[in-house]
Amino acid sequence: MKKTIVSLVLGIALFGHTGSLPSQGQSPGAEQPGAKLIVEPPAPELLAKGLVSIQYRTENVRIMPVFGPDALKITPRVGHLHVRLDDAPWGWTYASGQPVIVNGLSPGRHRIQVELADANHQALAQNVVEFEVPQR
Ligand SMILES: [Cu+2]
Repeated sequence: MKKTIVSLVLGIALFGHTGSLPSQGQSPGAEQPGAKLIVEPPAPELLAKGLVSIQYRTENVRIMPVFGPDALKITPRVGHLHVRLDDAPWGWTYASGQPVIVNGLSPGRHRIQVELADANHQALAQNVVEFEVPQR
């Protein structure tokens, strides 16, 4: 049997790849257009290998590893994702902009909740993907 592990690919090494930070001190986040989160179902060809790769995109929020109340003043708005697997009491934070990747799930039904949060961790939008990892 293939050895399985859970790996949470955070993409932390990609910090800074977008260049300079957005300007600060302009209009507060509440006056910006509404945040949207679009989450795609996992790619089936990867699911067959036990690899869950979830693509997503956001509108009116840029995913960046910038946190705290002061970051709410940044325009355009910045934020990150809160990801939770199978309604676990814990979750993890995604701030790289890369796909959400989980490896080594057991066969069967699973769900991943993706929440789009502002820089101060308040939810702006949420989406849930449900999928089945096939037997291998
Ligand atoms: Cu957060």
